[in-house]
Order: sequence, then C-alpha cells, then structure tokens
Amino acid sequence: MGIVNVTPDSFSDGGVHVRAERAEAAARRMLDEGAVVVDVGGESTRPGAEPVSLDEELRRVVPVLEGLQGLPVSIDTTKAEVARRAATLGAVLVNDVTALRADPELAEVVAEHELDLCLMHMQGEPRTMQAAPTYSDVVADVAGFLEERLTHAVARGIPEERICLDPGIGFGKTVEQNLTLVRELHRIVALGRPVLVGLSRKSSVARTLGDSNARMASDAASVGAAVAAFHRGATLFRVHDVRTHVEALTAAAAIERGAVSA
Ligand code: HH2
Repeated sequence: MGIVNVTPDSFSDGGVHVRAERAEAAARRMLDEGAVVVDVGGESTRPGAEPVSLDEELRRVVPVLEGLQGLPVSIDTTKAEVARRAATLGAVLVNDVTALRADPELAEVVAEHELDLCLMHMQGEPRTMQAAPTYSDVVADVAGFLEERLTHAVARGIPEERICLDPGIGFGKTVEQNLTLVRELHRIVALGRPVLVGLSRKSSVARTLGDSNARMASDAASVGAAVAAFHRGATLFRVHDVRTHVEALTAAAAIERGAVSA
C-alpha cells in the first residue's frame, strides 16, 4: 500500500503532495513500482495533528481521486461523507484509523458500496495520544480491541472477508510498545484476518538506531522493520518507498517459499 498524503502537515511527506497533479503522479509511480493499492489521505494523523473539516478534507482529496479513477485506491479517512465520495470515484478500500469509532455512518457506507476495510488500533486521539500511553499487556489489549471492532464491523453488515486489521504502530504507543507489537505480531495474526502494518518512516523505527529524539526513520530502517513484521505474519505494508519495500519483501518471501515468484 503506497502512501499518498494530500496534507500540508503529515510527518514524513507533508506538503509534498499538496498539489493534486503531484499527488496523482506519485500514486501512479507507486502503482508502477508494485503497490497493489494507493492510500490517499487528506487529514494528518501524526501525533499532535489537529483535525480538519469535512470541506477541507474533500477539497484536498477529491481532485486526486478524480485523477486516479480506474486505479486501485484506498481512502484514509474517518468520515463517512469522504468515504462516500471516494467510493463513487472508484475507491476500493476504507482505511479508518479510528476503527469505525469516529463516524457512526461510516460502517454503512463501507457495507453499501461493498468496500474493503482496514480497522486500526489507536489509544486516545492524534492531538494527545503520545502523552502517556498505558496498557496492561499491549499485545493483548490491542488484539482484544481489534477483535471487538471486527465483531462490530461484521454486525454492521461488512463481510469479515473484506476486513484487515492493523495494530496502529505509533498511535498512542511508546517505542517499546511498538516494538513489542511487531515482535509478537503473530498474536494479532491469530485473530484470523490479514494484518496490515504501517512502520514506514515512523519515529519508533528511527529510534531503534539509538537517537531517542529521532523523528523520521530512513527507508533502510523502515524496510528492516517491515521484513521483521513479514516474518511474523504481516501481509500488507503501508509504505512511502514502494519500490524498495517490494524488492525487499519479494526477496524475503522467496526465501520463505523456497522459490522465486512467477
Ligand atoms: N499511519 C499513518 C496514517 N494512517 N493507517 C493505517 N492503517 N496504519 C498506519 O500505521 C497509519 C495509517 C501515519 O503515517 P502518515 O500517513 O505517513 O502520516 P500522517 O498521518 O501525518 O499523514
């Protein structure tokens, strides 16, 4: 999953894709490089980010979605109206970082338009989530949350086969908690749905190199973390540098399988 943030303030690529044509070109390049879907988002969820209005979010993403019609697009939103517009413009997946908690109508849009759905764990909300994340057992807590949200989504009419789960790396978690979630990812995989991870350029990955104030991981460090997640059962990777991840993960997968891909 290639990341296309159409925002002025995203932590890693904020401001890069503000112009629709540039976002569209970046998305097309990611698909050429092997992304199976591009995730278009108009609201930053980085720690400390302020929410954006519906009008502003639509103003950011609609031109990009229009330019990408006919291509596999995911919409990174918490708002039913944004998802609805995206669906009418051909989006195939809704990536909701609140796991259907922010907008009670979002489940209906996903069900009605037969979209795929990513349910992600987050403790708190972006503005304040890194203040003091606390868990009794981070993996059990995240797995329990995702299981409950999966049940909720299915009860709202979204077939289980359309849903993937995401532990929400960096969303209300310390570096240690993020690393534990990846190390014990098999406990999330055990819930029985495909698991997506977003490790790309995140500060927790950067901080494994020793600088406790580092804010953005290199692509090399991001790929290392993605491969570690792959070995623990992740099958979907939300990334900035698509080519590098595709090559690294293809090589890792070939070793697992003992055969090169067709
Ligand atoms: N991470 C970010 C945003 N959306 N969605 C899922 N499912 N999983 C993630 O880990 C995830 C996500 C944050 O990264 P980014 O999009 O690069 O920055 P921002 O939120 O500032 O736009």
